[in-house]
Amino acid sequence: MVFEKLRSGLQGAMNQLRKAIVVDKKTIKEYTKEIQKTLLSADVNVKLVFELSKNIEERGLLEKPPGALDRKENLIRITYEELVRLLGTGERLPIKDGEKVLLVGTQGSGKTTTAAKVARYLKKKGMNPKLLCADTFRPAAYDQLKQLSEEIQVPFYGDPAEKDSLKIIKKGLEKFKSGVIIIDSEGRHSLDKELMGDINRIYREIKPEKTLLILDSTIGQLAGEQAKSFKDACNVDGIILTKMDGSAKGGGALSACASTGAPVYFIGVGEHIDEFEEFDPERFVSRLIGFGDIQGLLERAKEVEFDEEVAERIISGRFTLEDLYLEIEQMKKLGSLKKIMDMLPFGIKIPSNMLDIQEEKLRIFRVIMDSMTDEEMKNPEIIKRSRVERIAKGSGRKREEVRELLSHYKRMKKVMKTMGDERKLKRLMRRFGGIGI
Ligand SMILES: Nc1nc2c(ncn2[C@@H]2O[C@H](COP(=O)(O)OP(=O)(O)OP(=O)(O)O)[C@@H](O)[C@H]2O)c(=O)[nH]1
Ligand SMILES: [Mg+2]
Repeated sequence: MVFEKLRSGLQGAMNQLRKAIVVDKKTIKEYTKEIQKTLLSADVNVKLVFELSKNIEERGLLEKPPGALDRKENLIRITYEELVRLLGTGERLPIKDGEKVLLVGTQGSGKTTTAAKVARYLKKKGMNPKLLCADTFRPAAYDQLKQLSEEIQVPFYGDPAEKDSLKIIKKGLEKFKSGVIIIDSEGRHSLDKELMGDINRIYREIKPEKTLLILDSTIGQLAGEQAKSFKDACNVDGIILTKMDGSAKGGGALSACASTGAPVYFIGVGEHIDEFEEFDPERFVSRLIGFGDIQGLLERAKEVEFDEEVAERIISGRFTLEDLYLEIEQMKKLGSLKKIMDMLPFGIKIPSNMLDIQEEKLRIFRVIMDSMTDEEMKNPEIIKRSRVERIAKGSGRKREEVRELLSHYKRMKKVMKTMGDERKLKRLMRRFGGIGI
């Protein structure tokens, strides 16, 4: 499985954290040590790893957990954010019809395969890609790309008899005229001067709108150095990392590329033409941590702050309609109900259906409350028949609905006032038969 080692390392550290009884300095230190170990074994640069773990440690100690998160969950959220930051910005490849895309890279990095993968990707996006073979170095290159272009049914041009790649490119461009033209260039054994000179000559002559560097991710953090030297030779606009499926060093390659400032647009995750993905750091890190886990956590980080003062007033039974509204809204958010429960003495449990007000009813209550005066909101006891009439008219709702809101308020107040005495409460619950609306 892709990135299995990185995934199990990160998840292991997080599971360990979840088991911890307290979240103190020591726990956080141990946790970041585990994260460090995992990233270093994925060949992420030492300096980057230390920066990341220092950020997690500092933020974990200083930051107040947002929304409904506890400190452990917040540490996981921080880790997620720092990992995403390590891996870059997650841009989409900006490409238009009529543009030329030159693929460059060392030999065997996956240029030809990736040329076809990019063509397939663009075709699926409704564009009109064309493939051009400018590799005159390797005899089989022409057949390889031709065959791939037939497989994905994309126009192809090449000339196995011609030895000058520039001539082939010029002829191909004349022939194609429109569409996105993807040019597969030749690779050499190493990053030598000859290759760079050659690439630079092609680059200057054909002036591609996009130059994409194809890098083999199995070289790990060395990908960063390669990216820099190609950037000097031909102004690399973005990177595609290949062979992420078999690479234990993919994390290193990704982070090293991100630190050069060139976006990684795609990753190759297998030999087959459809084993290719847009690279999105957020999605990528979510997948490592566990999609469901992190998405739920991020949602809950956005929840409204739990207002303890309002909760105190509700628990003591001294609350207004305004408080009730705020509270019901908060209760609807996950985590809030649990916090109220925790605040109750002697482990008293409020029947959950008591607070289970439907969205639609809540909306009606809000409309009704909007027609009340400040005085009525603060002191609902003064609302008698004539006021009910006026509020119903003003809000465009039925009198029964106004009364329903008032009786819900009263019942809740009564229950809360008897909270201190569990026996009384139980009796009351039986009488109301569960106080839900
Ligand atoms: N597992 C895996 N193999 C890949 C991936 N991309 C390419 N390959 C394989 O890597 C080998 C080299 O791929 P090519 O596309 O021929 O590489 P190239 O850069 O065009 O090579 P030259 O033209 O010789 O420089 C082939 O066996 C591909 O099947 C990938 O994402 N995953
Ligand atoms: Mg090739």
